[in-house]
Amino acid sequence: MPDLKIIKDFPDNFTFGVATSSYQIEGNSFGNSGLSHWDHFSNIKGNVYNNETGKIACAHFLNYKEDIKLIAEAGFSAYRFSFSWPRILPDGKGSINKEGISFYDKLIDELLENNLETFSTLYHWDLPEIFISKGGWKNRDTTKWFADFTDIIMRKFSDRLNSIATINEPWCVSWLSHYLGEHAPGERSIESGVKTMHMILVAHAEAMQVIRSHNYNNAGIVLNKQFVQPFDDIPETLKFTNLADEIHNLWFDEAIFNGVYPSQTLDLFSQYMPNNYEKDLVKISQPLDWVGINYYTRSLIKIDSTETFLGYKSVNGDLDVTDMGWEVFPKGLKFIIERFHNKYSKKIPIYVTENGMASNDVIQDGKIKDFKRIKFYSDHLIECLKLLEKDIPLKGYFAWSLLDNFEWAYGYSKRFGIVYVDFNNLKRIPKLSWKEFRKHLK
Ligand code: IFM
Repeated sequence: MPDLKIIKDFPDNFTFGVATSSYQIEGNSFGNSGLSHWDHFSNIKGNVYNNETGKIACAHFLNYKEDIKLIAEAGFSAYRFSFSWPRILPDGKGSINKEGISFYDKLIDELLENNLETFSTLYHWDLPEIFISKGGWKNRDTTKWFADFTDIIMRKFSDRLNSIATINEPWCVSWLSHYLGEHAPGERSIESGVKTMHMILVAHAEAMQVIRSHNYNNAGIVLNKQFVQPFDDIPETLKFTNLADEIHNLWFDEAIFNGVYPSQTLDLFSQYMPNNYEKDLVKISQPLDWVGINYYTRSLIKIDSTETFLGYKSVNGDLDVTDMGWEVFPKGLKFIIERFHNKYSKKIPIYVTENGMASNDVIQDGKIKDFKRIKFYSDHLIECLKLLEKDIPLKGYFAWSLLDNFEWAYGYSKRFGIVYVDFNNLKRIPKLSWKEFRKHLK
């Protein structure tokens, strides 16, 4: 039977937490929130599985106390959540929604009362809908409005935030959403993809400057990394594997930690890059206090001439897959963190800010026996321990996710939670994985 006994081998000061994000759990129809581009996207038939939306989600807006209790009872010491921009600023800028401020006030106070550290994220994908007509993240002005939003968060909440991340997963915000078109705003354009690959880093930089102007010193960014491997040993495949590694991983690492973009991708992107992008790289590479790494799977890179722009596609190998169809490859977590540490900064603290799996969980005799998830966590925690043994400053691990929730284009069909949510009545039922965390964290 898989278990999480491994938790006892971690040092006492290692942070174990769980993560969620605003649009995925809060329920955007509550509390006078404005709309986000995810409301817009999910209202267009066919964009999201079963045409589901985040209007109700897990109604965490109403049930946050119960949810926080579940985090504390399991013995976690930290909670990673995000602020919804349109909940606070329904028009993206200008007048503040008092109910939005009051919700996060209560949420943060409740976390602190339960001795939970507050790991916040400023942008986990709910861009105010109003900005769509202005070009969204393609428009440099959006980065300024994001800075203004950041300033509000800093003024209202920063004294109670243990940690602040600017952007969650810039690759998803840009490439996945503007080139691959899988997420809001659902664009499928090279020009938009490339532009936003840069603009989202400008947004990060603008927010960092505001954060620093408040003398706040525990801020970072959360990068989603994919372990890429060649599908075969054709020399061209190796070239494409490097390109995929750059687009997925090194584009962000190089810009943030070295102030440059990696060459193979820059050559490919150059005609679409915003004018004078070089000037932005100075502020994009300002120092951070920590970096968060989200890790789920690996990709095999295979030549594909039908992919006329990139020349390759990502395919699976022969490993077990999760309900998302993602291969399970724990060793990739160690590889990417170790490489990041050796390549960029030997000192910067690293957190695994997301790691987890979707499975087709069902209730049997009142129980949800998610053994595969327990094994998934355990196997990835083994890799984390190996990093600690090498003195790599890995400071914490956040399981994705506390609750089954709105899994973006997959709607509610993919369950990542350690707590099951019955979407008919929003009842929360802890899965065996939650119980296993409780057994070993307590
Ligand atoms: O649900 C998402 C989360 O919002 C961002 N990281 C990946 C998770 C699983 O797809």
